[in-house]
Amino acid sequence: MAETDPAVRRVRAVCPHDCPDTCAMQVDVENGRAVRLRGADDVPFTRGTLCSKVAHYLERTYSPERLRTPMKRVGAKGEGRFAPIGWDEALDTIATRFREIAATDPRAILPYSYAGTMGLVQGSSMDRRFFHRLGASFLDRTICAEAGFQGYKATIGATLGTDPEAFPEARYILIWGANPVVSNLHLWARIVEAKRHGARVVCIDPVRSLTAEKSDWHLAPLPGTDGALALALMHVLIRDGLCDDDYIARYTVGFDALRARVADWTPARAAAETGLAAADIERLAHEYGEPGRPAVIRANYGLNRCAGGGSAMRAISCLPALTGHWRVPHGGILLSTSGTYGADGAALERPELYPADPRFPPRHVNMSAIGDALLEAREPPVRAIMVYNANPVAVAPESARVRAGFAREDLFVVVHELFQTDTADYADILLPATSQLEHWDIHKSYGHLNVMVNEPAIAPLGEARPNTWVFRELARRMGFDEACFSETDEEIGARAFRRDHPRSGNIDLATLRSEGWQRLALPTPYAPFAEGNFPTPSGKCEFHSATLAQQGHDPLPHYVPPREGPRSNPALAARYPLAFVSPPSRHFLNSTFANLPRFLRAEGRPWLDMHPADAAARGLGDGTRVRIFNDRGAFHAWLRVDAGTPGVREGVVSAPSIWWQKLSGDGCNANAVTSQALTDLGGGATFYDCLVEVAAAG
Ligand SMILES: Nc1nc2c(c(=O)[nH]1)N[C@H]1C(S)=C(S)[C@@H](COP(=O)(O)OP(=O)(O)OC[C@H]3O[C@@H](n4cnc5c(=O)[nH]c(N)nc54)[C@H](O)[C@@H]3O)O[C@H]1N2
Ligand SMILES: Nc1nc2c(c(=O)[nH]1)N[C@H]1C(S)=C(S)[C@@H](COP(=O)(O)OP(=O)(O)OC[C@H]3O[C@@H](n4cnc5c(=O)[nH]c(N)nc54)[C@H](O)[C@@H]3O)O[C@H]1N2
Ligand code: SF4
Ligand SMILES: [Mo]
Repeated sequence: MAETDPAVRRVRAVCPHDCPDTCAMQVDVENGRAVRLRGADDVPFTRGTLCSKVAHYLERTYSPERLRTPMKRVGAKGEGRFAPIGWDEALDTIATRFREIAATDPRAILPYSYAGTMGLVQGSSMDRRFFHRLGASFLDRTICAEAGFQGYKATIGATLGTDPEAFPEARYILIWGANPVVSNLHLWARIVEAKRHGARVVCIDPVRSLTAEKSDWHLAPLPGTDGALALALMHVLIRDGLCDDDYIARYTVGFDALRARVADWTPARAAAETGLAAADIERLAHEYGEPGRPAVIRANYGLNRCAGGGSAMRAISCLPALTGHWRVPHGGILLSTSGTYGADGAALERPELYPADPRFPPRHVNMSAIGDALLEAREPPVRAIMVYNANPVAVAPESARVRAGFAREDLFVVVHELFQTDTADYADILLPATSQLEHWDIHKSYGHLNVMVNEPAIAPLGEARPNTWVFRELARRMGFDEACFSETDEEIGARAFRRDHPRSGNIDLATLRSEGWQRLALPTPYAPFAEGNFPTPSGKCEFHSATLAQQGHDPLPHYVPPREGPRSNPALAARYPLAFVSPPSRHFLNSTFANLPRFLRAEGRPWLDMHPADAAARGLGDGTRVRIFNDRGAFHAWLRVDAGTPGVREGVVSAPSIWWQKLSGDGCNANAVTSQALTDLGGGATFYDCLVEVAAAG
């Protein structure tokens, strides 16, 4: 037994991945080797279980494929051939090139990172300080959630929402653009609990996801049409007197304007946009607005990856104020809990280090269009890119452009990684990174309300080093001598939360270490907007947003159709009639785990789910190898056509993602066809706003 064997040490850890659950893990270490890893059983949100990916995290940690030493490129760019060098040579080479480029214009250097680890220290501290001090281009990190965030914030004020711990009490749960069975397992466990107590669970998804399959009612709209559905729901709620007039009067602004706006959004009009039946829209509105049964919405990012993703989230987030569902903890809407925390971004990232050089006003580069940025940015062109916590060649839209950008001979590419990813193949200098078991970190969550500490369980493998170490060493070589560049990881972590913040003032490292976790200073469960107090400029839920008006947007909820919808873009649909989505596979986490044998075996092959009617129209059968294509590119997959329970609605095809391109069979993945066009709010990526045609592979 681990607990009693003195040779075994038990270490508290946290799952670092981009997943709302942020699970607490416990690692048993024997003679310096991690021998067992599982969910910490004393932390309530995780309740002792990890998902089937991270339950095997030791296979990732000890994979023979781990990068173990710094390397330099010896082959052609992109070929992926490297020779080992020492850390000194690697860091000196980088510092020399960065100094050279910065002498002309530091904005020609671009960091590229996302959520390889969500830790506050390894995810966004020393790296940001380094690039701020350098005066590098700013990366706008929009690839996942920014559209939804902006839409939600316009209505609610911040990313605060229903406490996930309250879901078991809910009796009506609307899962909208989310697939919690796959991407938010521990919330799903609470939804199952609610179901056991009689809750009705409804899922809105063009795909028959694992969640849709387990729900009581599945509505499958066309991708990118959720905004139209939300406006029609409001139309019916108002028309049929299903609103909470007292809540509206006390805690909202702009109701009269909203009522006028949705007056012509009849269910029939929304049916024409969404491809749903008008009667189903009526019924959904009546179920959602049923008096005396507060509903909760789990809205998530599946619905924000289309041209109108921001507006859609904005409209949806109006619903619980209209009905007053916010009055109880188990009512309202949950997009993300991230705004509940008082994380101290300024202390972590030190934006004031950015040099005030009038020659170089700040330049922003949007990560969702990295291909275009690498190929087209002027004043200045990007001359160096440093990638860490991310795999853009696999995950960024329009692969052909992304690859062409990374393949530029005159672009200096540094990649810090655990594995030789599609992106790593393009590195000039490739650096080995530590896994979560090898470094220190502190974590908030976007799917619960706790804070946790990750203690290193084992020494770094080979010469792997944490992100903070790399940027500390680079700062030293660049001559950056501000005190913040010599802070230890724990010193950084101790500053992660604002002590003066009403909800995170209680967070304290000593308690975290002894207890393993701390909940924010909130009751359990809590009802954030039972009595208004919205963090908007007006303090109310803003049906009418003066902020949006100031920014030049429509101040009222409205519908922005998909750029590439089969109904909204008939000219393009004539050539490419199928709406293509590529949501997460349950066996991969973005492109993470998609190189490890266990998960490749479990996923089997790149799949494309198609409705039997669409397959028949093309003479395609289940199991056929097909080519999915549009003007941007093409990739191959194996067709899945289920005649009994179709995996997708008619007119939609879905490719579970994200495959490594070099492991997918044809060197391409779903992003061969996706677009770099951006969302209406937030400059987000539009992965699921994409028309294609499908044919048998030649
Ligand atoms: N196993 C696993 N878990 C993950 C991830 C992973 O890759 N694998 N990724 C993590 C990350 S980074 C994120 S952002 C989250 C993503 O997880 P979610 O926020 O749940 O988002 P998606 O899985 O992209 O989409 C959810 C569902 O929305 C559907 N959908 C697609 N387009 C539309 C639309 O226009 N309208 C509506 N209503 N639905 C639509 C998709 O078919 C999908 O079933 O999951 C995290 N968790
Ligand atoms: N077609 C399509 N494309 C998509 C999506 C989709 O649904 N469909 N989803 C989009 C979404 S929601 C997101 S969030 C993005 C995700 O895009 P990314 O954030 O790029 O996610 P990953 O592919 O998981 O790549 C993270 C990489 O970071 C590395 N890493 C992990 N820990 C560390 C560390 O401590 N240090 C360093 N240096 N590296 C580390 C991992 O090994 C991994 O290769 O993809 C987007 N792309
Ligand atoms: S990926 Fe999500 S569900 Fe899996 S262990 Fe990590 S936080 Fe938990
Ligand atoms: Mo994401």
